[in-house]
Amino acid sequence: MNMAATECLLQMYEEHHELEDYQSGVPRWCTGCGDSAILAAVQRLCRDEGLRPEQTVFVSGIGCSSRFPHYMKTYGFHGIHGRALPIAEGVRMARSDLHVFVNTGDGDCCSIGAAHWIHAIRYNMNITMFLHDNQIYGLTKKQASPTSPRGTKSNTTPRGSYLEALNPLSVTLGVQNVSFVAQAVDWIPESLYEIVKAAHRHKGLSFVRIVQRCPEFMPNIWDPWLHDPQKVQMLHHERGLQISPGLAKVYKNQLHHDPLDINRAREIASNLDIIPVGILYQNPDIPCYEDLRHSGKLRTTEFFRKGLETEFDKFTVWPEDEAQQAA
Ligand SMILES: Cc1ncc(C[n+]2csc(CCOP(=O)(O)OP(=O)(O)O)c2C)c(N)n1
Ligand code: SF4
Ligand SMILES: [Mg+2]
Repeated sequence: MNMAATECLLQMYEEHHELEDYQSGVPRWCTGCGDSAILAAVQRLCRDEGLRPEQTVFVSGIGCSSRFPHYMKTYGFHGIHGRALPIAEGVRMARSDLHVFVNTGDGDCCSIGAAHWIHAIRYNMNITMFLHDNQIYGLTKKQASPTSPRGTKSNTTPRGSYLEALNPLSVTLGVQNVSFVAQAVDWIPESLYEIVKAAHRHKGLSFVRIVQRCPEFMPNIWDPWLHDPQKVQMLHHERGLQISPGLAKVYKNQLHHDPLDINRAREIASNLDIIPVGILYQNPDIPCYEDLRHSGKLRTTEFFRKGLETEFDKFTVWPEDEAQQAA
C-alpha cells in the first residue's frame, strides 16, 4: 500500500467514531431521570456529527444535571454553581476551534446564574446550551427553583411556593441579540435528537430548554402531557424542523411556525397549557461576540506568550535606565 493510501486510511480511522468513544463512566442519576435521555441524544449527536472528542468540551455548573461532563469522554469542566456560562465563554474566547456545550439546571441557570444567562444571550457566542429543567433543585434534595410551578411543596416552601414560575423561553426571547431558542421534552427521543442537532449546527448561542423529568422529587408532574399527546405541539417549518411520519401519527397537534417570526415565538412560548416542541426562534444573522472581538483569530499559546511578554517588558528596568537615573 502506498503512503497516500495509508495516510488516507489512518485519517478515516481517526475521524470515525463510535458511541463508546463519547461514553464515560456509569451515570449516577436515579432510574427514570430525564438526564439519561439527554445524555443519550447528545452522545448520538457527537457521533453522527463526527465531533472529535479532543476538540469538544462540556461545561456545567453544580446539580444533578451538571454531572453531565463526567459521562462524556471529551474535555469537560464541572464548574461552580451558576457559573457554567462564563466559564464556557472563557473557553470559547480562548479556543474558537472547540465545540463548546453547556449543561445547566433550572437552579443553576435561572436562579444563581440568571445574570450570566441574560448576558450570554446578549453576547451570542457560539455555544450550545442545554437547560435541564426539572423544575426543582434535585441534587440538594428538593428546594423550589424559579421554574417550580406555583404551589410546589418543597423543603423551602413547605406550604407551597407563592410565586408564578419563571418561563425560561419567554425570558430568553426577550433578550437583545437572542439568536436560537428551542424546546424539547426528554420523553420524545426522536425530536430531542433533532433539536440538539439543530442547536449544535446553529452559529451563535443556542438555548434549548429541555423539559426533564425528576421522578425522585417531582413525580408525575408531566403526566397530563405524557398521557395526552394533544397537549404537545410539534412546531415545523421549511426553515426549522420537519415532523417524521411516525411522530406525526402520534402528535397530531402540529403548528407551521416560521422560526424567524419572533413575535409569534413569544406568543407560542407564553401558552402554558401546551408544550411546544421544536424551534421557536432562529436568526442566523446575529453576530457572535468572539467574531466581533477578534475576527476569528485563534488564540494560540504563542499568541498569549507574546502578549504577556510585551506586558512584562513594560515593567522591565534596563541597566542603561538605571545608569541614567544614577547620573
Ligand atoms: C454557591 C453555591 N450555592 C449553593 C450550592 C448548593 N447547590 C448545589 S446544586 C444546587 C441546586 C441544583 O439545582 P439545579 O440547578 O436545578 O440542578 P438539578 O440538581 O435539579 O439538576 C444548589 C442550591 C452550591 N453548590 N454552591
Ligand atoms: S434527583 Fe431527580 S434530577 Fe437528580 S438524578 Fe434523581 S431523578 Fe434525576
Ligand atoms: Mg433542577
